[in-house]
This record gives sequence, structure tokens and C-alpha cells, in this order.
Amino acid sequence: MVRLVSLAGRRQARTEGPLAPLGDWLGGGSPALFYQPQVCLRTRAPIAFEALIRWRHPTAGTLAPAAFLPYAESSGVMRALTLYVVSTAAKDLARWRRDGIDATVAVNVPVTLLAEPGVVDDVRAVLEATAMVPGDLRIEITEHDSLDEAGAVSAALAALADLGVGLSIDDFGAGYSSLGRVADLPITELKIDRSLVAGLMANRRAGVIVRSTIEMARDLGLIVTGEGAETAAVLEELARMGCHRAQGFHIARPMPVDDVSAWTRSWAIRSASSLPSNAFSAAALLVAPPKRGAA
Ligand code: G
Ligand code: MN
Repeated sequence: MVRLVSLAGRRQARTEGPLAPLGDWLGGGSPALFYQPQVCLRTRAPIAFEALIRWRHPTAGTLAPAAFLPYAESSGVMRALTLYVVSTAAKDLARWRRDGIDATVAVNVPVTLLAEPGVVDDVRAVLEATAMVPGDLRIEITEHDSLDEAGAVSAALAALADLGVGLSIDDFGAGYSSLGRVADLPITELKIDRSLVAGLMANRRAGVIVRSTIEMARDLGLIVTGEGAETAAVLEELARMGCHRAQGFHIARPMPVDDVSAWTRSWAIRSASSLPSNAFSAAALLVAPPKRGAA
């Protein structure tokens, strides 16, 4: 209590509302969303921006999720934090739409949260409050043991799917779920884990796993996204293998919300000429050979 009073007494902005305990624990600051684009491998256009939570701290700078998510989880703030992400992403998307950006947003939701009663109602309430079309939102869930349990999680996933919200399995291939198991869930997308994608060029085994995962997911009617595309070669190989979308540092690192519109404009120019994404200098522009996209 004493600590709360003394923090509130300082001139530093204090996080209000349900996230206040997290702000107090971290010693001030506020949450912020970074976004990382997921692009279509056929047109190269950004299809979605994945919202990634950060914490802007008054003295420590921008904190990564690992610095505060465990506390959010143990102190019961995870639900409020997740709803903050959904509603902020909805508002950011509305703003980008006015800038002419035709994309959607993806948010990460822990599977443990989906087992809590009333969470789907909370998501529905945020959609209504922000006037977001459910199809403009995709929820990414990491493959996880509790995915195998019938019950609360499956019921929540079914309710979200009924609402029209997209559902992705995140980091697929990093854990132990089989495609057969996750395909029973009402998911729309599979994201292949970066540990597999990263090895694509170097390692025949990784190549076989990625190619067959893409094939099976496509046959099951799922959208397939390759995560962790760090080089142009990996991006082209994913496209060649029939992967629908890609995300990764070669396209863009997670960026502050205010950079998204400018990034989208510059990516349109760079991808139209199929230049390597790091070819910013005039010299590189002059010597880069024109490439026609194969996929
Ligand atoms: O797994 P998920 O969909 O949540 O992916 C988002 C996370 O992955 C972010 O933390 C982001 O920084 C990280 N990430 C995104 N692209 C790349 C990449 O190309 N390489 C590596 N190593 N990490 C990435
Ligand atoms: Mn994710």
C-alpha cells in the first residue's frame, strides 16, 4: 500500500486499471505493442501483423515479454494483459485501414487462459467495443499438452471459431503435437516453428520435415506460415515448397506501432522489385539483378 501511494505521488505516469499491479511490480512504465508482418508468398503483400507485447520502462528501456510475462501469469494479470493486446491491436488496425493498409492482426493467447471461464465472452466484448470484424482477428496458440485435453480449451476454441475469429497453431514442430491431433481442432492456420525453418537450407532433414508439413497442412485445408525466415533464400524456398505465408527477420523485425505504415510503403517498393530486403543503399539498387518471383 505504502508503495502504491509513493508511486502514485511521483510525477511518472502510472499504469491505471487492471494492469496497475504489473506496472507497480515493474516500478513504472506502460505496455506497448510491437508488430511483425506476415506476408503472402505469392504477392509478397503483408496479410497480417502479429502483435507482440513489450513494456516501456522509465529507466530500463523496452522490456521483452520474458521479463514480465511470468509475473503477469502468477499474479493473475495475464487475462487483462491479453485483452489489452486484443483491444489495442483492434484500434491500431482501424488506424492502418485509414492509411490504406489492407491487413489483419494476430495476437498470442496462452492456452491456459482459454481454459478460464468467460474468456471468449471477454474477447467478444472487445470485438464489439472496438467494432472489429471477427475475421480481422487471428489468435495464435502455442501447441501445448492441454491442447490434447477435451473440455474447456476445445470449447473455447470452438466458440472462437463460431465467432469467426481465425485460429493458428504457433511454433508447430517445436513440441510434440502431431498434425493429426491439431487438425481435429477448429484451426485455420499452422505456423511452422522457426527452429525447423531456420535449418531449411543447411539441413536435408529439416527440409523434408518442412516440405511434408506444408503439404499435409495444405491438404487439410489449412493456411501454412513459415516462421523465422531470416534470409532471402529461405523465403524463396518456402515459396517454392508451396508455403502460403512467411514471417521473419528477413521481412521485418518486430517494429513499434508507429513504424507500420512507413514499413508497409517501403516493403511494397522493395518487394515489387524483388530486391533483398537489406538492399537499402543506392549502390545495391543499381547492381541488384531484377528477379521475377517464381511463386
Ligand atoms: O512464435 P511467434 O509467432 O510468437 O513469433 C514471434 C516471435 O518470434 C517474436 O518474439 C519475434 O521476435 C521472433 N522472431 C520473429 N521472426 C524471427 C526470425 O526471423 N528469427 C528469430 N530468431 N526470431 C524471430
Ligand atoms: Mn505467435
